[in-house]
Amino acid sequence: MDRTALRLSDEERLLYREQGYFVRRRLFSPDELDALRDAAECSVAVARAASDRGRDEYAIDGNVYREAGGTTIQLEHRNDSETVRVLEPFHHLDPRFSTLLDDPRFVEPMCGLVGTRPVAVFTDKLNLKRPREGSQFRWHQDSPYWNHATPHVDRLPNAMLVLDDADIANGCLRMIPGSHRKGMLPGLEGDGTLGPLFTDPRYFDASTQVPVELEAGGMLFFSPHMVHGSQPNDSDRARRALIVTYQPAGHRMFKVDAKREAG
Ligand SMILES: O=C(O)CCC(=O)C(=O)O
Repeated sequence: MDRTALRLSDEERLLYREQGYFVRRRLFSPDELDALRDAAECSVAVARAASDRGRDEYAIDGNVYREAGGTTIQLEHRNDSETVRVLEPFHHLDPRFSTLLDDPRFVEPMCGLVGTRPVAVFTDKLNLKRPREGSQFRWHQDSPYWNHATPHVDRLPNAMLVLDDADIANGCLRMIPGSHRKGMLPGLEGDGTLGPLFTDPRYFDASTQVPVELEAGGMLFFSPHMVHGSQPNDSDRARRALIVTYQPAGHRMFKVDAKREAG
């Protein structure tokens, strides 16, 4: 793989600065995607087995979470659902994912966005929007969620790889272009414990939203201050995707007391 060709281009740097995100299409082959989708299902099975052995379960605003096997398992937002919605972190659950964190298709653009070489992993999430069941992600920024855990919240770019074709029907990610330029925005008040993590709609214009439709194997790179969200999966197709967040080297991961350099 030609690492130099994967470096951040001037045009991408400008897009990231001005609109807060950019995409790269068709980066992963069908065979690679088959292997990663298999790794995703294996990771769910490993996390489930760990939580069957000993369950530390809690609910926040009615949403159920379990801590097991070094991951937070978030269940779907439906009464008594056992469907896994999100795993964070997940890379340790399958060796194919551990390897992926060092893949130049992630690391090269990230070195450009973070501004250091090497970079380190901050966190990683596997978001599994199952057919007809995957629920919405309300408008939010990631930065308020991470701010308490890091001295460099501005330098936590996200790299999202879509494992299935992502479109409007199955709940692709939606962006509010330029919203990142205002930095961290106020959250909702009086909307439960998680309310402050959802962006107050008075501080952005939802009518400017852009659904980012991407074929499987495409990647989306976006700022930690980007206001983003997604609709439920109303289709018969899965919309699985993973997001890896990087940071300057030398810092520990979010939620995990260890450092993980990448590259
Ligand atoms: O997967 C999605 O649709 C939304 C993911 C997201 O916003 C997040 O993980 O912060």
